[in-house]
This record gives sequence, C-alpha cells and structure tokens, in this order.
Amino acid sequence: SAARVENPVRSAFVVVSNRLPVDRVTEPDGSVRWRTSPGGLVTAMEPVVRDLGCVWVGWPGSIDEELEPFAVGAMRLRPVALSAKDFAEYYEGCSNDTFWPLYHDVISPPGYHREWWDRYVAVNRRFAEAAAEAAEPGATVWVHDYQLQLVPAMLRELRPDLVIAFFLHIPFPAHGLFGQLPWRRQVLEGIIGADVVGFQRVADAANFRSAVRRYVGAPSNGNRILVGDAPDGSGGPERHVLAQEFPISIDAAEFAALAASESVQRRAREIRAELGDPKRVILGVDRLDYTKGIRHRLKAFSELLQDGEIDPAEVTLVQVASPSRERVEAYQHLRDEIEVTVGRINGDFGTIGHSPVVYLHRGYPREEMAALYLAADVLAVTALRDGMNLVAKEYAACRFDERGALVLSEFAGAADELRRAVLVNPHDINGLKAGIGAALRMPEAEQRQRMRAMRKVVFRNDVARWSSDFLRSVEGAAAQRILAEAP
Ligand code: GDG
Repeated sequence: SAARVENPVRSAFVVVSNRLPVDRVTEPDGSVRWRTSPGGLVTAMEPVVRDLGCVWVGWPGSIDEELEPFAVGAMRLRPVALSAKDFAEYYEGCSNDTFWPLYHDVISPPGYHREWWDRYVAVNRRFAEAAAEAAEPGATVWVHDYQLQLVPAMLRELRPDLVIAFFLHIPFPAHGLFGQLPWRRQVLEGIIGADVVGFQRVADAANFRSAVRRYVGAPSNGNRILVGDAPDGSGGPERHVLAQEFPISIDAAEFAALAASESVQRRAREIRAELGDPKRVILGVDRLDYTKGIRHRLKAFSELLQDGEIDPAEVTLVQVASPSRERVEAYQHLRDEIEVTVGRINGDFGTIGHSPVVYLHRGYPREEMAALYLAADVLAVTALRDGMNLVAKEYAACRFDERGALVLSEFAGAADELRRAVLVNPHDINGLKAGIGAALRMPEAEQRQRMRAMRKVVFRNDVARWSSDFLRSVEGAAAQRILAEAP
C-alpha cells in the first residue's frame, strides 16, 4: 500500500529505470493500492535499500497521469509521467523497435525514425532532471537499461557531484551492427557519462569498449575507458569509466524454497496428470518475443515428431508465451506465426485426446511457474540472442531434486555460467534436434551430475552477489574520484 511522502523526495541512493517496480491494484471495494512487482531487480535492491534508503525514479505505467511521490515499504517512488505520444515514440518506438532489435543482432529490422529519436532524447532528459532533483549531494545514482542510455551524461552535466552507474540488461552488439545507428555517437557519449557501466557478458563489455574507441575516439586500458583530456595538460584522461561484465542473477534460495513447498510439489504432480501423464515433458517459458527463438524450438520439435524420433503420445511440449509489446507490429507478426505453427503441429500429430504442444498465451503466478519447472523433464531455452535469460537460472534453482535437463542456447548470457547445460546453437536445427534428443534421453545419473554443478553456480552467483559486486565497483570508482580531486 502507498503512503504519501514529502516532496521533493531525496536520497543518497537513487535508482532510475523506465518502469517503477510497483503495480497498481484496485481492490474489490474500489480502493487503490500499490504492490511491488515481483521482479529480480527489487529483490536485488532490498539489502541496499535497507542500509541506505532509496528513491526510485520511473514511469508508473499509466498514460498522461501526473502522480505525487509516494512510498511502498522502505522504498520511496518518484513517478515520471509519459504522454500517449511519449509512450508511442520513446517506449514502443525508439526503445522497443529501434534499440531492442538492433542490440539483439537485428533479428528483426530496427526502425530508425528521427521523431522517435527526438522523443527519446526529450524523455531521457525528463528522467535525468527527476533523478537530479532526487539525489542528495554526492549521492550514488544507478540508471538501468536501454530506455535510458542518455541519462548518465545528462545527469553528470546537471550534477557533477554525483557518482553515476549504468547497467545494460540486454546485449551490446558488435560495432559492425551498432554502427548502423544514426545516433551512435550520442548514445555512447550518453552512457560514458557514468563512472561504472555494467554488462551481462564479457563480450558485451568488449563490444562496448570497441564501439567507444571507434565512434568516440576514447581509448581503453583493460576494462577502463579513458575519457577526455586532463585539465592539467598532463596528457592523461579527464576521467576513467569502468566498463565490465556483471552477470545478473536471481534469488536462488527463494526459488528453491518455493519449489520445495508442499503445495508447489503437489501442483507439479497435478500438472503432469492434467497433461495425461506423458513420459516426458519439455517446457518453454518466454515473453512472446522474436529474440527467444520460439519458432526454432517448434521447428526442431516438429521435425523430431516427423522423423519418428519423438512419439507424440509420449512427449508433450508446454510453451508458456507471456504476452509482450502487443502493439508493436513485429510482435503481432511473430504471434501469428507461432500460433499457426502450433496449430499445424497439433493438427498433424495430435489425436482426439492429446495434443503434442500445449500453448499458453498468458502469464502465471510465481507458484505456478515453480510447479511447471518441477514438472518439466527438459527446459528448452533457445534464444537467438538474450542478455542473460533468468528462466534458465530459475529452472536450476527450483530443481532441488537434482533432476531435469537444461537445453541452453549459446547466445544467451547464461551460457557463460551454466556450462553443464546441453549447449546448442538454435540456428542449427539439426544441432538443436540432437540437443533436445540428448536431453530427453539423458540418464538420471548424468542429469544429477549436471544439475548439481549448475545449481552450485546459481546459488553462489545469486542476485545479492550481483548487486553487491556491482555496487562495490561503484564505491571503488567514487573513492578514486575523491582521491583524484583531492588538492
Ligand atoms: C531482460 C533481458 C535478462 C515470464 N513469464 C512469466 C514470468 N516470467 C518471468 C521469468 C523471468 C522473467 O519473467 C523473464 O526474464 P528473462 O531473463 O528470461 O527475460 P527478459 O524478460 O527478456 O529480461 C534478459 C533480464 O532482462 C534481466 O537482466 O536476463 O536477457 O532480455 O524471471 O520467470 N513470471 C511469472 N509469470 C509468467 O507468466 N510470474
């Protein structure tokens, strides 16, 4: 529930993301309250928020609504309003139809529209101004993701006293692709306004440093980018920007506890029974997005059926495709394509009592997700490009029984850590079929061995570790700056 707070809200720690981490719920009696969305980011911030308090700057999710700051639990929230035009051009347009496809290796062609870009600049400025207002002197401000890449530099200009951090949740492409962007220099200059820039993978950080070298002319030394010229004429840089990988994770203990609960285990058994007790269940869980390789997965599955390698009476593929960005055209096409394919597979291989693909176009509560993970013999993650892919980590965290096999795309960030998954190249349909086949046939002892290794990694590198590693680097950058500025 929400409480009013003083305005302007201020803190020594400010988080900035496109969306505030809360959802508005209307009670049956018509009253309105806010509850934190269950995302990993909120969990990651909890320990920090407890120590430092925090103001979170972001869009509350409604169009054309000016809201006063409010508090939910220990978090104070500073809403940034978006108009219908902002939403269409900054969010759906420039963020989700330019940057999203470009940064995912142009799986879908990005649109480059100057009106979208102008709106992106204007909305980024609005976020930067709100963050500047919310930050106490010398505060740390952590900016998130591809919607807000200009905020770090705008914020530095408004408030040179701040320590600024930026984390990109999605991949950063090779410069040959990034170079398509008409505003490539502005974007890079926006991001290097931060003191620390975090990426999911080693390769993303390397791509970024090389783009900065090429398009901004700033060289790097290891993970450090040398920006500007020192005012003392020494020939050194004005400042350093750390650009490094910080792979994000999940609250593994929480997922494990959920999966171990009596009700979730019961539900997992129920799910298998409702599916007609197939010998094997393959699961896919994705936002309905062209980056996730759902079409490739269906193609491989249907060919395995066609080849007679999978008996449709024995194996069920459950595909949860949660609705996403439904007003963007590329997503509408994708949905049509997937639904036609599912219909075709079920038409070709189904019987009156049984369909080989169970396709669910909706979101589920976390408990149901955990039960699905437990009910699945194989989880198939076949992303063509994915920053990390938390679903893969959630599956491992939930399998306290050390059973189940993970088929994981090399193109998901999670593949850098989950080396004991069955790693596949989803573009190679034969390879993908072989991977799914191997996972379906994997002996229990091998499942156990691999799952144990993957669980170790996910529990060691959990989301608390991610945020503390990142914030330790930010503190390090702050300390260096104080040293450099000392007389
Ligand atoms: C971006 C990057 C990066 C999905 N359906 C339901 C549901 N989910 C949850 C999953 C998981 C999350 O949503 C999805 O996270 P992913 O990492 O798999 O993918 P993106 O949404 O594309 O996230 C990605 C991530 O940011 C973090 O940096 O890993 O690469 O693209 O937690 O469980 N949750 C519930 N019901 C659903 O139907 N409750």
